[in-house]
Amino acid sequence: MTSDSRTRKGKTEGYDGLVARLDTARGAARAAIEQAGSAAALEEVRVRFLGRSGELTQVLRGLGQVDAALRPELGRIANEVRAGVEGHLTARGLRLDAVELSRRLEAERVDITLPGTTPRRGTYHPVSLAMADVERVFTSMGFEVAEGPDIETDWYNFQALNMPRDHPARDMQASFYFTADVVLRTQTSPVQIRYMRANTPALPVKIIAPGRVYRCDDDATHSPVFHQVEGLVVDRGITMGDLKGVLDVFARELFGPTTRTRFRPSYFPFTEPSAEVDVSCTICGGSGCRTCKNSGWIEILGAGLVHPQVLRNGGYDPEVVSGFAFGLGIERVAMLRYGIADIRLLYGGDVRFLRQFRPAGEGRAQA
Ligand code: FA5
Repeated sequence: MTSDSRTRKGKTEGYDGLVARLDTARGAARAAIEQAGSAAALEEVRVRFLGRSGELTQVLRGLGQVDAALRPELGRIANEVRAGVEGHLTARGLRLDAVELSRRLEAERVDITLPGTTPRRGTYHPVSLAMADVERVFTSMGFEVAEGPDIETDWYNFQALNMPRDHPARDMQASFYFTADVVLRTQTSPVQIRYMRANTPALPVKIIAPGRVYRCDDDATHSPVFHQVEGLVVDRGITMGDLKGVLDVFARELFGPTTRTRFRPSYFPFTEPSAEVDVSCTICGGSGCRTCKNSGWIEILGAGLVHPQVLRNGGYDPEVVSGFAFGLGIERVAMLRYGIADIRLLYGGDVRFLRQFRPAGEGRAQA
């Protein structure tokens, strides 16, 4: 055997050998792919055959020793084998994904027929209920709802309402001041001034102004934060009779058709004349009980005819128009309606207390 024929034979055997190895690798890859039971196992198979030192890659490296004339054919076969293995890997991967998906669907199955966790339904706060009732009664009488800021200037909260800085009536409303000129409003009465100034000379003025107010108070019937509803009517020829008529309707609508009202002379710097208004006791009907301290009456609001200077401060001429105003404490209304003895219960945040209250029509329980 010549050295030349040895070389040729070697190359020829190299070709056949490589084809055989490719064939074996193809078969082995196919079997390994079919056996791989997970994505991780499949990846191992890919590395084993197609990785940098994988079996197919090794075969392709041997290509250089093969006769140049045979290389293209061998290359074609090698690429075909490689593409075949890749195709198998992809197909098996998809099947494994599908198996994995159905396994997870089974394992993480949600039984939609099980009863869900019902979110607990809250209830309206008794102050919100009382506020809504009061607003309903007045808006049904044609009152508009107006609003003003909680943080007020001293001028709107006091001075424009006839309470200059040194006025003794300020002592009745212990106040939270930010500065000498800025205060947490102690009453909803400043909305009277704001509304009149924004709307003058329009007539009639017929508003209620509900809102939060603040005073340095804290006992069984006084809270540092509480709510009032202001009422203001301004027009030509408004009298005390109009005030009485409106408040009579209001009291009967809110506390029941047999409710009576009583006006007692009083004093507010911004009304003249002024009155405290009582309603016949909602608990005993007027015969006397603990709630009304045996008087048969319960005070619910302050009221009066708007002072001429207040009308002027609001931009209206007291020679031409007159008006009435009132201010109602909402916590007081809620306590009367629901028989709540201590105002602090309203702000304790105790859900056992709060969940007793339902709006009218939803079965209201007594506190
Ligand atoms: C006033 O605030 C006047 N602005 C009412 C007014 C308006 C009179 C318009 C005339 C014309 P008074 O300080 O009395 O008035 O408060 C009115 C109501 O607020 C009281 O009847 C009471 O029900 C309620 N109130 C007062 N202070 C507190 C408090 N600290 N906690 C809960 N309610 C209170």
